This record gives sequence, structure tokens and C-alpha cells, in this order.
Amino acid sequence: MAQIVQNTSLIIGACGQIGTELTLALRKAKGASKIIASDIREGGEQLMQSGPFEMVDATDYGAIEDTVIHQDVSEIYLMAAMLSATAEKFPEKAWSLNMKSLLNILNLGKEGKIKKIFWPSSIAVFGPNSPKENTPQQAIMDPTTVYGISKLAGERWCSYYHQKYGVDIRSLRYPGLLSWKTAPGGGTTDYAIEMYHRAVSNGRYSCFLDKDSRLPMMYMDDAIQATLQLMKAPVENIKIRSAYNLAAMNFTPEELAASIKNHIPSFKVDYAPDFRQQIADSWPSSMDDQAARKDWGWAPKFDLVRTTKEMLANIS
Ligand code: AKB
Repeated sequence: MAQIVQNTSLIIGACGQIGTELTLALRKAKGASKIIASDIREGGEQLMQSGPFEMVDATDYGAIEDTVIHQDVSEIYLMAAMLSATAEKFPEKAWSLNMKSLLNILNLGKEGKIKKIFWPSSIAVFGPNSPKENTPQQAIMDPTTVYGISKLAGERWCSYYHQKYGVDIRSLRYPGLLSWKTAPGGGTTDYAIEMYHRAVSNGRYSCFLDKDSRLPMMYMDDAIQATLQLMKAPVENIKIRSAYNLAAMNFTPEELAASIKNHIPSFKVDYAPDFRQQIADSWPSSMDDQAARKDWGWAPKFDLVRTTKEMLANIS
């Protein structure tokens, strides 16, 4: 009798900003029963009602292994992490969560219990001595944040597990992600999402970054598309096993405010940089994503004009 191959995917950290939209997109593409959402808390209504959910702690190897065995999981997307601004407040907690969760999943891959892994890296792997403009795939990397250090170490672990144990791990260096479905938590690039929300709710915003802080950004639909495309790409096309640079647009808070003012002319912004300014200053302002374009056909669809239209329409 032919063996039934389940090909179930497990999303760990499914209730967060990226996890929610990734889970919904995967359920649409592959069928709800094949995509198991998991987190340490329940998520929004749309996510919870769209398919199976399990309480799983990303740092608990036994709990993840149990779910993998009982649900026939062959692919894991590890989206649980502590982001840059929060990680500066809780350095050891951030290191422990970000590293332990990744090693748990890599070890499941090494033991042959799962076939494929997605793990997100970030532009935060770069630092003050990396080229700021059009930052290349390979460059000096000297991150100055706990989050960046954990992402760079994570990339090295991914590459090591691939070389040494043949683990099929795939990763992207996400820029700041703009979305309206689920609120982000604890990032430095989150000012942009806050700005859209405040523009709609009270017409004013006090920005925690300086008006000239240029950072790489991307609309969530593009980030999800890139993730699905990378995971679908034939194995021989995946030439980079640390993480691929990914780019769509870059802008400053002042340019974002101007783009919002095209829709809400009375919108007012003032600038009161806090500790997050130093984090932003250490990151690239734009990224070179030629490798992703060449290896698996990456091409973004959303620029700032289109993103602002979508964000304002959906937040309203
Ligand atoms: C953050 O701001 O911490 C994240 C990131 C750029 O990885 N959005």
C-alpha cells in the first residue's frame, strides 16, 4: 500500500506580526489542516479560527518534538524571537530565547525528524562598520545590539548545521516589516507602523527616531511572498545557507510622513529620538539583494506609495 505523506508544517511563534500572516498564507496555499499554528499564547480571531493550534514553547525541545512526531510535521517555520528594542532591555533573556529556540529546531533537523526549516534573520546582523548603502550580501558584520548578535550567531549555526549535517535550513535577512493585521512588538523599525496608526487615530505622531534615519523596509505581503518562494525553491538553487539579503524600499521617517500627508494633509509629526536611535544608526540604510534575485527569482511588488495606500486603507 502506498505510504501517505502528510507534509505538515508547524509555525512556531504563529501569533506574532509575521507568524500570523505567514500562517494564513500557508493555510491558503496548502490547506488549513496541513498548517499547525503554535505559540505560548492564543492569537487573533482570524488566525485561531482558520485552522489547528497548539500551545508550544519554542525553548521546550520535548514539546516541539512531541508535536513533530504526533502531527507528522516535516517542515518548521521558527518565528518566535525577541526583537531589537526589547532585547536591549533583557539581553540574557533575548539571547536565551533566540538561540535556544533555533538550536532546538536545528537539532530536530540533524536527527532527521524534520526535512526543512525556515528561520528569519534580519538587517540587524550588520553594524557600524558594514557598508551603509546598498549593503552587500557578504560584508563586515559587527552588530552592536543583542538582537543583531543573536541573529549573526544564528546565521553561523544555520550554515554549520547545513555543512556538517546536511540540514535544509533557509533564511532571509528581513528589513523592517510594515503590516496592519497584527501589531509588531519591540522592534526599532516599528516606528513606521506606529506612524500610520497615529495618523489615522489622532493626526499626530511623536517619532522615536530622527527625521533622517533611513532604514530598509518592506510591506508584509512582499515578505510573505519571499518566504514562500524561498521555501519552494529547488534545493540546488539555495546557494546561501546563512541568510539572503532582501530588499524592497528604504525611507526616512520624514519621507514616510510626507507619503502619509498625501492622504491626510493635516498630519503632524515631531521627532524625539530615544535609545532606539542608536540601534537604527548602526544598521544599513539600503540593501543589495542581487543574490536572492539571481538564485530564486526574488522581486518585490510594493513601493512606498503602494504601501501607504494599503496601510491607510486597512487601518481606517
Ligand atoms: C527590529 O526592528 O528589531 C526588526 C528587525 C529589523 O529585524 N523589525
